[in-house]
Amino acid sequence: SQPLHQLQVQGATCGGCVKSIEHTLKSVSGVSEASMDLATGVASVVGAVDADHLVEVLQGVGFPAAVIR
Ligand code: 9UX
Repeated sequence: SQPLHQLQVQGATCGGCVKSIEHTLKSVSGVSEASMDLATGVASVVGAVDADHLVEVLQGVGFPAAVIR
């Protein structure tokens, strides 16, 4: 199976933010699934992609993030 990455995302305060983050992550080359939990701020991403690249992408759309797994 493909790698699972988890990111702690800052700044998402509503469901709209979550949908935007999920859409952004799904648009990244190599990502096959992305979902985020609003309550915890944890985004889970499945795919052959570098987790540090995901952090850079989220930073670029205004959501600082850190790799937690
Ligand atoms: Mo969410 Mo709205 O946290 O502009 S605030 S999409």
